[in-house]
Amino acid sequence: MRPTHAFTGRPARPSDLVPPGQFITDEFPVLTAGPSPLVSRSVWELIVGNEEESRSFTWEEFEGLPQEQVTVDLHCVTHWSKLNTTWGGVLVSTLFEAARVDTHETPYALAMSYHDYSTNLLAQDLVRYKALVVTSYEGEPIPVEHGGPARLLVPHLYLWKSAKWVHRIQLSATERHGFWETGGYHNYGDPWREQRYQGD
Ligand SMILES: Nc1nc2c(c(=O)[nH]1)N[C@H]1C(S)=C(S)[C@@H](COP(=O)(O)O)O[C@H]1N2
Ligand SMILES: [Mo]
Repeated sequence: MRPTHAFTGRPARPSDLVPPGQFITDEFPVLTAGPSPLVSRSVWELIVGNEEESRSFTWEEFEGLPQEQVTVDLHCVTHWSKLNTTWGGVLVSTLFEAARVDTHETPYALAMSYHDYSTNLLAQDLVRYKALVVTSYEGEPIPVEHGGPARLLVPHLYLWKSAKWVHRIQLSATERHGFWETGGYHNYGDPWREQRYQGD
């Protein structure tokens, strides 16, 4: 979601390429609360649904779903941005369809990881802004420290919303807050509006 400058026609400057308060890095920092869980593909399972309907996907079932590739910029709330990262996986909208969940009836999503981490999102946002559950990074399996075997990728929000080692996407009619949101971070987390903390 970069500004296109079609209106003024002026060339993009580096400061135009990242949201306010962000700095570009070529590194790929690792930010994890606690140790990385080791989840092998043979036991990995993704559960998507709400209280009434849910579906679980084994690794093989997940691999059998239509796969997409995207190139997106990452924006961490600790001020680093990494541009042009390429990921492959399955659109969350595809998972919602397979699980037969109605995002209007249960609009609040909580992404839960294999360890004690969760983050809240809006189900319809995950569809509209093409969030994915990704299993490859730059054409290779995602390294464990970056969330392998599978992580959520929510390109339009700060990176804490992209839960690593995602295990469950749970929809509900009422909102529940995740790990950082409970700890004072912004409920929505739009980097372009600099929504870092509650009240921003
Ligand atoms: N399961 C889990 N997912 C997580 C985190 C975490 O601690 N646990 N940290 C979040 C934060 S704050 C950021 S910035 C990104 C970091 O992703 P990276 O380590 O691949 O750079 O993961 C997000 N997803
Ligand atoms: Mo972060």
